[in-house]
Amino acid sequence: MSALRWLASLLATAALAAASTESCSETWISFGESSFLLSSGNASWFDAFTECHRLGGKLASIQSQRENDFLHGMLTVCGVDKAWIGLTDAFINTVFKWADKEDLTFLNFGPGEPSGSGDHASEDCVEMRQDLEYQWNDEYCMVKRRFLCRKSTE
Ligand SMILES: [Ca+2]
Ligand SMILES: [Ca+2]
Repeated sequence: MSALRWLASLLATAALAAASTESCSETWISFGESSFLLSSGNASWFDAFTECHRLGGKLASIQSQRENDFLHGMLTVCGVDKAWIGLTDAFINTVFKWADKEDLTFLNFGPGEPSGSGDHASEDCVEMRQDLEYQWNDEYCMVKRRFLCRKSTE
C-alpha cells in the first residue's frame, strides 16, 4: 500500500472509530450525500440485494476512492474481512453493472481481478476483501458474506 493510500485509510478508520459501535450494528452511517449500512448477518449476493431494499436502500455502489476509503475504514473497525457490494456481471458476463443503476465511473478491482470474467464465467458478484486491502474481487454469488447497503441521505 502506498503511504498516501495508507494515510487515507488510517484517516477514514479514525473518523469511524468514534462511531464504531454504531457503524457495526446495522445502522445507517452518513458519509457525504449518502448513508451506508453494514449488515450484521451473512447472505448470498442476491439475498443481500433483497435485504438492502428491505432496509430502505440498495446494495452499495462505490463511486469514488473516498467512498472506498470510508467503507474500508468501516469494515476494518468492525473486523469484517469480506463484504458484498452492489456490483455484478451476472446479466452479461464481463459487463459489470451497479445494482443501484449508478454509472460505473470508479473501478477498484485488486491485482488479477476480476478473475472470473473470462473463461471462468461463474464469478459474477463483487466483494471488498481485506487481503486485497479492500480492493474488489469477483466471487461466486451464492457465497454468504456480510454486505454493504447505500441510500441517499435525506
Ligand atoms: Ca463473471
Ligand atoms: Ca475473483
